[in-house]
Amino acid sequence: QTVRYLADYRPYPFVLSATRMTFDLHPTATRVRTALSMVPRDPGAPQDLVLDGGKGVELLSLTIDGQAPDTAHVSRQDETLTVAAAALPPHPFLLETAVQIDPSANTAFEGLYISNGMFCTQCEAEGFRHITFYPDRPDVMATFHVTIDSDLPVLLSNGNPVGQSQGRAEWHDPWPKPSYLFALVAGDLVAVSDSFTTRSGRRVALNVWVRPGDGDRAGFAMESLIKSMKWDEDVYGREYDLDVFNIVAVDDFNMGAMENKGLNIFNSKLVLASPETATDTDYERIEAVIAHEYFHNWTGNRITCRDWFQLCLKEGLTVFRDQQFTSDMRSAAVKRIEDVQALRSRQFREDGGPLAHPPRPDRYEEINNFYTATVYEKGAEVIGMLKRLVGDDGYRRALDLYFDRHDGDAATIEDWLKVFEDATGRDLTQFKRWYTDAGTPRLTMAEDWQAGKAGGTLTLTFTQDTPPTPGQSDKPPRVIPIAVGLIGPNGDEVAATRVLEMTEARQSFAFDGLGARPVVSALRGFSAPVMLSRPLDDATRAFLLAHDTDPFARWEAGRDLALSALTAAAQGQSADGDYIEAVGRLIADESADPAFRALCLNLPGEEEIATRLSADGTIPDPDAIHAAREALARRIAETHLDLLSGLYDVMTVAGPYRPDAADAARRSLRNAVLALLTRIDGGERAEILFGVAGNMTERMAALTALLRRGRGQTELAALRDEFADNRLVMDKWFAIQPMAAPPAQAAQIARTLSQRKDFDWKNPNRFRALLGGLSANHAGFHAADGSGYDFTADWLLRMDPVNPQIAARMSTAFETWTRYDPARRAKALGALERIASADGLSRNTREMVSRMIA
Ligand code: BAL
Ligand code: ZN
Repeated sequence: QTVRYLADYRPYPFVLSATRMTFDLHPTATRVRTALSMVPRDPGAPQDLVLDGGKGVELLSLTIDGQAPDTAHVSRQDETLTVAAAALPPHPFLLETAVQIDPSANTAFEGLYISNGMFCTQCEAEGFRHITFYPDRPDVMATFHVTIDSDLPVLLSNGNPVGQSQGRAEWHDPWPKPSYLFALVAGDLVAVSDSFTTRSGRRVALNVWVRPGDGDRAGFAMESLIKSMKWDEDVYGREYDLDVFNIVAVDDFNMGAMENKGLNIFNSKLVLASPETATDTDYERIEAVIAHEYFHNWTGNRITCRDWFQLCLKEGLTVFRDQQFTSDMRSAAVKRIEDVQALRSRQFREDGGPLAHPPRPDRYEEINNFYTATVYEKGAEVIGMLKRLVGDDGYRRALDLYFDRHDGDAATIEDWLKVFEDATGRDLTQFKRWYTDAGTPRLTMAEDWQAGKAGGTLTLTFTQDTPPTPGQSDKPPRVIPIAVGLIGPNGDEVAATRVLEMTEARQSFAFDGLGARPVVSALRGFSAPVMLSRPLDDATRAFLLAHDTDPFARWEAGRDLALSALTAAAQGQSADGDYIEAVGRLIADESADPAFRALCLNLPGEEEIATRLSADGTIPDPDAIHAAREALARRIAETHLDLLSGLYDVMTVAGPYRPDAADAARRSLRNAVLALLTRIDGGERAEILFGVAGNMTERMAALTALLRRGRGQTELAALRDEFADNRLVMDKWFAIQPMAAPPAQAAQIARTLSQRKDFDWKNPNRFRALLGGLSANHAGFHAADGSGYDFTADWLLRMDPVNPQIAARMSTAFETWTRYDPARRAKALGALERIASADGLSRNTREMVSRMIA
């Protein structure tokens, strides 16, 4: 069976109460002994026992209660091992296996593998089956007792350490967990250590384990962990539940990080940071991902998912929680705008193309293809809407009930919605469509103003519709919370934010008793993940940009102004006067947060402009979009040269580098200004900044600005000379070149870089850096000659047999191919068909490419 369906879910016919494992580690021949305490669910109806197990797992022995069954009762299939019911007793039994695996041959980085001489694991979603034969599904939960035999100095697994001797470590995890949360690490590592005392007074030992030499870059991760532990107690009442919490940084890692119980494993780029090597964005992301993985201890581990269709149950909620955490640690307004930007650029793009799927899909071929922006980020938006609808108190009551009712469970979206219904009395039947239906609703808003003696009435009429997505043509209306405020002609707010609950396809809401016709501030805080369109002239947008009290809506007004100028210019018209003027006022507004001003000053990206054009029914022309954006940036710089120059000087950050929000905000504004000024100063400021900056944030900003102008070769060489041995900085070096290259050269630059000896392409970060760098250059990836498509297809084909997960993920560079002109479409389709027709293509990439071609 290739496609798996939600509707086919059946409980596992055995209850697994305890798992004991012994690892005899060896790079090419690791032996794993596993003992499973099994209880038949229904002893009266004997069932075959089916264990998952990948091709690389070699069975050495199998016994049931110490006896080897008749060989006729044990059969090996491609990815499973079956013990026939006839060989199983009708009472609890112990199933023991011994297997051999070869971690050194594991280039897919799923299961047990070796990274830089260090053994480590990645088991979500289905990696555990590459370690041993097991019911590798999230609803089978057991306590784990793990013994590791190895001469390596540091031997880690989940839970609490219960024995350490020369060449051996034993770990016991008392919290029943599914196999995907299993982890093992063994290597020559050093720790940055600290401790945390929980609110009930339990002392927890904390360690961040890194390779020798990296210890001086792990301090920020530790600070972030401590803040996360405290925040989850304060805000959600969640306390940590083991004696130790370990984090390990690994160089070769398919994901960002992984929440294994008590032993989080992280991509080293999300742990290691120093001012010289990491940017402000890196610091913010490290803080957020450390929090995210820590928060999974309750939302994911203590309460896990019944099956992988429910992935957004833990991911949407945990993203929502990490977004709340970052809002509390930094600026809530800036965080909300950044999240919406990310949602639009990744999730709206996914939702509008051939890969669209609901937050809770009902079918998949390869679950690794569903770790998507829809499951994660839209999953978080859906929770934000729930909170908006039931209010803060209702949300808190529902979450308390969720933890209370489902602790220890493998739960579903139905369970999740039920706690909200029970805690608040609301019927969420219609709301559930957000989980089951794909696509981004399009919302239109029309206004009707009636003046009257007792005050005027403003009526807002909304319509909603959601375009068809693959497999879903019919989209009934959803519940949409629309936060609205009203601003009087003098700029004062005349009606504070009110959340309108739209449930019909078309619905009106009236505001009475108004003195004069107000300006509507709609979808405040981006109260629902929809595309809102409303007839609004640029003067009104500029008014909102000046007066809106809701920071998101204020930013959005500026964004709409910029997009209106850019989409017009990309179609050969010119209309940027209002925007350039408004930008001038913003630059001069010293009362506004520098980070907010930076967000307003960064023009919408080319991808975003293409998405907007496409949503409006226009075929985007990547070269015209690029030219329009460049021209607008240049006109802003020319018009406001003096203001920008002054701001560039004023925003200089004095003193030693600090990664906090306040300093980062100033740097972000200064760097946004630099990007504009470099367009007319010939790169003078950027060259100086690159030379004097002691931190990577400013050096990368300067280098990007120079490369975009076709300069920066000296600086690139300097960076390479200084950081040739630093993988993370070299990843930036590989990424920035195709990303910031003039579009016509981007694919060739990527190809030349791919021929370098230090293009260590089997390292996922390095591969993502180069291919992701190119696809982030919109006009470069979509170059009319097809060079971007060809380069990407060549490398996806090369990566697929080595690491299918990475190849499949990076194939999403093509996910928007259908929206371009016929010549580009033909070239993109040619590249996709070339991938599709490759012999032995992985299930991962085959599924992605066939969905894109369908
Ligand atoms: N569970 C996979 C990594 C993450 O979302 O935390
Ligand atoms: Zn997660």
